[in-house]
Amino acid sequence: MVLHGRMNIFKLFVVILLVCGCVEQQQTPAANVSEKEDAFFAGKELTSIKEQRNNAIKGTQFINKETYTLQVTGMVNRSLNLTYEELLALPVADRFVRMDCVEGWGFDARWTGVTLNSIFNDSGLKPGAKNVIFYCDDGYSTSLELDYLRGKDIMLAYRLNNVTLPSERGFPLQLVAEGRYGYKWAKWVTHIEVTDQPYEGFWESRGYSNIAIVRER
Ligand SMILES: Nc1nc2c(c(=O)[nH]1)N[C@H]1C(S)=C(S)[C@@H](COP(=O)(O)O)O[C@H]1N2
Ligand SMILES: [Mo]
Repeated sequence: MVLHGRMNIFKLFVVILLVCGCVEQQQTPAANVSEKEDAFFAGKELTSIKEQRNNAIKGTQFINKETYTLQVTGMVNRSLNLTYEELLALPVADRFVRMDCVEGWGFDARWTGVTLNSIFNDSGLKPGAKNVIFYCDDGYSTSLELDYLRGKDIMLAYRLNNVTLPSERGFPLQLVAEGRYGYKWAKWVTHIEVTDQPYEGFWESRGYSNIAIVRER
């Protein structure tokens, strides 16, 4: 009887452990415990990920990398549907870039990813294309001028401080919009559309500058 009672408590513990384990796994699909973040890059000190703030209209999105694709559509010669593996196989960009939110906070980080120029090399661009719209898994969107994206060789990052981009930070991809405010740094990007039309994203349609150039500090 006593043993039976203990067995029930033991079973309960096993069930609790399993449930906790499952929940934890669901919340961190992108995390890799063996990855260690860099403290320095290109001779500069990096802000550690836990000290970096983050911001999102609907909280963290959890994207499954097995089923994820990045759609590339609009004024391109060939629409693309790139898997996570295909994105990682493209030429790698690796840079120190500071991110500044319009609210006054920011951080320094190492960003590793794929440039839009690499993607447009594959898709081609139709003459007259002017803007690129970035659509995100949480319904967020923003846009940037094609000349800026191509001229500054802007990237979509899949690594931050040399670890896989964490889910709360936009896994699998965050736009590294150098020199532009944080609200241009689209996270959980699922679709990019090339257009000749102007476009106002989530914050831009609520009064924030569509250019969003970071003021000198
Ligand atoms: N999909 C998506 N991307 C987003 C946002 C968002 O709400 N949803 N917020 C933007 C804003 S306002 C900022 S300041 C940065 C914050 O990025 P971080 O989490 O890398 O610090 O994400 C930007 N990208
Ligand atoms: Mo922001």
